Formats: sequence, structure tokens, C-alpha cells
Amino acid sequence: MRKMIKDVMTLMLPALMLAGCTRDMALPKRVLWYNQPAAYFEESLPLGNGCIGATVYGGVKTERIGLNEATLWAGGPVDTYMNPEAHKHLPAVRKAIFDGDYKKADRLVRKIQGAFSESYAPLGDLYIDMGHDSIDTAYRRELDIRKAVATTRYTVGGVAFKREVLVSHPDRVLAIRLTAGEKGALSFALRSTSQLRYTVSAEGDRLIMDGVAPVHAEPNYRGDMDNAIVYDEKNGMRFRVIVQVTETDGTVVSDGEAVRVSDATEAVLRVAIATSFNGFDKNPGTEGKDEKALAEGDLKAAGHQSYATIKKHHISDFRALFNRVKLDLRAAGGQYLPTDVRLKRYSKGEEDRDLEALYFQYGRYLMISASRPGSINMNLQGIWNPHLRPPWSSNYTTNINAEMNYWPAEVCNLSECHEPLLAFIGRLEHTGSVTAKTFFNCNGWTCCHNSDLWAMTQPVGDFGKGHPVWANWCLGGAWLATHLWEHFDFTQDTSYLAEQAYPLMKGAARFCLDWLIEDGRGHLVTAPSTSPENLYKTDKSYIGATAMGMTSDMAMIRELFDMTVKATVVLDVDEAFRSEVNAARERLYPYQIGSKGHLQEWYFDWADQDPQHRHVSHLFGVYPGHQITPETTPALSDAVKRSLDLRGDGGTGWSKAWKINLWARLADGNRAHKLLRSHLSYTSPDPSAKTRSGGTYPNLWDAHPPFQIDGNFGGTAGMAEMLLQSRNGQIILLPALPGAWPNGEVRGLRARGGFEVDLAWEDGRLLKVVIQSEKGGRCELLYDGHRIEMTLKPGKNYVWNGRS
Ligand code: FUC
Repeated sequence: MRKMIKDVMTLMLPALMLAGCTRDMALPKRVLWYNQPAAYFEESLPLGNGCIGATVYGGVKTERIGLNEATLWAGGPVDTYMNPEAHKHLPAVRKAIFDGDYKKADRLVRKIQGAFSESYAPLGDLYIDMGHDSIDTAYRRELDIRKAVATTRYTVGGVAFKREVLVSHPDRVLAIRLTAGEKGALSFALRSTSQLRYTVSAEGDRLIMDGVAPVHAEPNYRGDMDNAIVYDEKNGMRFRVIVQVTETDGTVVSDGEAVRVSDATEAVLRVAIATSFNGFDKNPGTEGKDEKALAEGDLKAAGHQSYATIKKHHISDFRALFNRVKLDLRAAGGQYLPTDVRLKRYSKGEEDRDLEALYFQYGRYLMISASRPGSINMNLQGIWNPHLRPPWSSNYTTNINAEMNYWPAEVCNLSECHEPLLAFIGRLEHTGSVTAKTFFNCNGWTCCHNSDLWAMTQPVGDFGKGHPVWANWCLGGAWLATHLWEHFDFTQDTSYLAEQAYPLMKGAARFCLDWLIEDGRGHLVTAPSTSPENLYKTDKSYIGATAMGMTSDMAMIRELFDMTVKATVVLDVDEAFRSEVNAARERLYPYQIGSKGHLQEWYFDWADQDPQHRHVSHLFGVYPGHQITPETTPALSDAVKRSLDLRGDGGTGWSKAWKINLWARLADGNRAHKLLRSHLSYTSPDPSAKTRSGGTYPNLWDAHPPFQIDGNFGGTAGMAEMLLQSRNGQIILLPALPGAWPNGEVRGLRARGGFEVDLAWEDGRLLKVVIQSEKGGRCELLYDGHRIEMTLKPGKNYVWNGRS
């Protein structure tokens, strides 16, 4: 077998200048397209600029465009002192745990709960009544994810109609251009509605919708109940939408609730949307921003430019992010089929590598559309939500979902799109330090199972009504804080580390130090502790949630401690704190291999109530953590494989996505690919189809089911992880290349240490690597058992041709 590098060697590669080598990319066409309008939300085509979200249905008689704004949430600032005495119940809970009375612990721990999170609100819908009843045969709607433009085309009576929709980040508006292929053939009426409290007025060329979100919306899983939606117009979040008709040769009239355009050949609609959100700690009613002035300002600013200019700015802004990464799996043909048809064929076992590449890039597309610096971090549905009581409140669920949303950010070269999550962590520290004190009697800060726009951090459950298996988990702060280090590790931005990341990491680590207690056998553990959202079965057959030292708690704390120590070394600060963290890290309850050869999820070798549970939090140390690898900890790595086999390959969308990442880290590309195939199995958007396991909707959104966007991001991250991994100065090339991808090329992936990597492979073997680093630095390239050490000069490309 030909080896890429004959011996383990250390060499300084010559500084080859290959100007433009990684930048001039002919990107393959990346389009989602359909032969019919969307009948369901999960068939609509999403657009966004980080703030405004739009879902385009492409209707013929009526076009529907779902509208969202990322800051439009129910509720207001959280009362952080809602349960100030909660921590007083800890000693009794701990005693029950150490006495082995887990039933009592499960009961008592409910006293350490607070209120549920608030919900992300649906803003409304913009309707364009076209009045077209029957179309000629040709119909096509598409989303070009390289340009972030959705287009609908059809003909009626021989006249071609076209609508283009985009949401511009630089110009802060949603813009729609409607055209007819015959002069004066375009007539339509504009109207809008909302499920929230709203009024609509139409004046001249403008349609204006004003409204207010509820001050409280109960989580949907609580079912029908009194006061599930509560309005208080003085204190709720206000919003304003202005739709203005411009650039038209038609006649524009308004009649109170609708604006009508007639006898036009073209028309442009500009839509500005603003809310009164003024920060997580300001009442959006009494202390809110002037949403009317904000919307007017955005419209005015965009009004100085033609649609053509807005579109040009939009595409170049979008491309600057999207074009950084290219993935070509060397397969064509599939793109000549509509996306829903392709997905169905693929689900039946057909090969479609180009669909897989499209799916990979779609995750990047969704992130650029929903998460920009300065915007709010993406929720369970990104920024796209049509429900008044959305699934799980469309909130932040920190035991996997909120984090998974950002897994591809760094490796897929969208580092700045990570910023909203990193900024959110800064807000969590404010509320989380009160939560740490009042619920856990600890210093530092933490965030429990859920959060929301208001940066709530307390355990949920409505003061005792929540099951501890989810409500009482309190390691969200530790997990989230690992993102701060990851951002540094990829960017090597030391001023960010010093000013923003490290203080927050230190606070999260402080909480963990204070939260750990002795287990009576010489180790430090968490107690009470749960393993997200699985139940154990003790040797006395008690099925419960609460105990001590769950593997996931230990893994998250270990990871945060490792990163915090590294940060103190990089910054050369806090020696005493470093020693304290190191000392605690050494005493953490270690991983245990259970009787089935698996990695124990529980402190004891207990059984799982649901052996195929969707959560795999005990495997955190493999991914997203860096504690277990096949090379450095082979026995643990084998135990993880056993655990994954016992768990099975089923699960929700995000669960399958997580397993793709885990198998990639375990260097099993074929198993990762098997999961990718299952992750990409067609899921009907029709709720009566009652699909239970995870998959992908016709618009390529992840199906939990229902729609939950985390699986998209987890899937994209997993594909990147199959091609490139990095840790501790090592860059691992094609670590989990599946047999299904024999030939291909990926450009622009990022590696920890500030590197950017292009790879090409042929017949399953590495062909060429191009690596560059803005700042320069040392790294080791690993490929198929071989190692190459190199020192890069800033800004230079280094090339190794695998054939030479
Ligand atoms: C956790 C998961 C569920 C769902 C919800 C939003 O509770 O266990 O599957 O993803 O978050």
C-alpha cells in the first residue's frame, strides 16, 4: 500500500507561495428547488439576515411569506431571585443520595426549581394575493444558497411571472421583486396577519402592521391550560412591520387594510421590521426601544438604493462568508431532480453524494442567515417559527441543542457567526451568578436546562412540577463556556481570550469547583446529579433521575477545567487559581468501564431505563470534548463504541447528528456515513404521518420531529469532522473518510491553532493538502498513521502533494 509519508518525520516545509490557491473556487451550483408551492412550513424556503427571518411558500393564487424577528419573544426580564431559599434544600437532597434513598432525592430535588422559560413568538405573515387561479404547466421555486435568494417562476395564460425574495444583512430589509413578462400584466394586493395582538393599516404605498407579543407563553408540552398565553400591552414586546411598494410602473392604491398594485410590469416591496427589545434586562414595554422609528430608519436607509443595488450588496455580503468553504464529493446528476424527489430517492437507498454536499452547505447557509454578529443566538428553530406555542418554546435547551446549533461555526469557517452565542454567554453570567448563589450556594455562575431571550438560568419546572431528569440539570454553564475556548482555539485571538472569554470561563469553572463535593471514596463528584434526560435503574430496581457523579457532569467539568487551565497558561495569569483547578481536576471521579464493556453513564454500573435513549451525554468526552480518542485512550474509546452499539443508531434528528460526530471522532467513517444517510431520510411534513424518528424535511430542515434546527448544524459539523479534525496542535487529515466518498475535495475548513486547510483525495487516499495560517505557527499533520511536523510562516500557503 502506498504510504503518503514513509517515516515519522519532522520537517520544515518550504514556504511555497501559491497565491489564490485556496481562494479562487468554482463553487458547484447549490440550489434547493421544487415543482410545486409549499403546502407546509417544512417545505417553505428560509431566508434571513440574523434578525429578520422569512419563509417563502411560493404560492400561485397567494404568496405567503412567514415573518419573524429574532428578538420578538414573549415575556420580559427574569426575576433572578424567584426562589432565594432553594439552596437550603441541598443538604437534605445530598443526604438522601449518600444514604442511597434515591426516591427521596428525586422528590426533594424538586424544591430546587424555578419558572419555565419564555417562548419565541411568531411575528406574522405577509400575503401577496396574485389572483392566479390556474397556471400553465411550468412552475419552479428555488433557493440558491450561494446567493441567498429565493425565486418563484410560473406562467399564467402565456405570461411569465417571477418573484425574487431576499433578506439583506447590509441593508437590513426584506426585499421582494415581482415581475411579469408582459407589460401591465402584474396586479396584486398586499395584506398581513399575525397570531399576536396586532393592527394593520394601509396608507398610500405602505402597509403597516403594529403588534405586541404576550408577556407570557406557556411551553407547548404543558398542554391546554388556563392562561397559557397572557397579554399585558404595557409590558409586552412591541413590533412594527412596514411594507412599502417601490419601483413600480403600476397604479398603487390602499384601502384601509390592503395595498393594491395594478397594471404593473414590475414592483419592488421593501419590508422593514423592528421590535422594542432593548436588552435582556430591560422591560420591552416600559423601557423598550422605539420600534416605529427603528423600522422607519431601516426603510429610509434602504430607500436610497435601487433593488438592483440592494441585491448586489446582499449577494456580495453573503458570498463573503459562504464561499469560504467548498465541498465537492464528485457526483453529479442529482441536481436535475427536484430536491424533495432527490431526498425521497436517497432515502430509498440511491446514492446522491451531491445531495450530501448540498446538505453540508445548507447548514452553513442556515447559520449565515440566522446568526450574525450583534444578533441573538439561534434558538431551537433558528429564527423561523410559525407557532404561538412553539415546540419546547423554541427556546435554548442547553443539554445539547443550544450548543449543537454552533458546532459547525468554527470548523466550517464561520467564526464570526459564533459571536451571538458567545455574547449570550456574557449575558448568562449576570443572571447565572444569582442562580449559582440562590439555587446552589456556589460562587461563579451557571445556567441550567433552559434559557431564553431574557438570559434566564435557573432550573425550570414551575417550582416543583418538572421532572428532575430534565429540570434539575445544572451544567449548562460549563458546557457553554467550552465554546469560549473553542473560539479562541480556532482564532488564536488572545485579546478576545483575555477580555471576553477567560473571565467567563473562570466564573463557570468557579461554579464547578464550588459545586463539587467528596464522594466519600476519595473523588470529587456532583450531587445532586442527573444525566440529560435518561433514567437509571438501580440494582434495587428503582428507576430514577437523581444521584451523584454522572459521567456527563464529570466530563463537562473536566473539559472546562482543561480549557481554563490552558487559558491561564496562554494569558500567563491566575497561578493560584490554575493550581486549584488542576488539583480538583485530578480528583474528579474517573471514567468507568461497565460490565457490558461500555462506558458507564452512571456512577455505579446501573442499567438504563431506556437503553436506546436519544441523549448520549456520557460520551461528551469524545465529542464535543477532547478527552477520549482512539489513539490516546484506546480502552475508553472501545468502551464508547460499545456504548454507541448498545444505544443503537436511531433517535431524534439531533441524536443522529451527534452520533455522526462521535463515530467520526472514533475514526469510523462508514458508521458515520450510515448515520448520515439515516439522518437524511425523508420525513413527511404532514403531521398526520406521525413520524417518530429523526430525519429531514423536504426543505432540508432537520426533523426531530418536529422541525428543530440543531440537527442541521450537527449534521454539517459531523461531515466536517469526517474530513478534518484538530486537537492540541495536531491536524488529522481525512480521519473518517467513508467508502461512499472515494474521491473529493474540500476547501477552507478551519483547524484549531488558527489554520485553514484544503484537502483533495482520490480512490480513498489523500492526494493533496494545502494549509495556511494567518498568524503562523507549529502544527503536526496526521494521516493514516503518519506524522509530519511543520512550522508555518504567517499568511503563506504550504502544499504537500500526496503523489510525490
Ligand atoms: C431536550 C431533548 C428533546 C428536545 C428538547 C428541545 O429536552 O431531550 O429531545 O430536543 O430538548
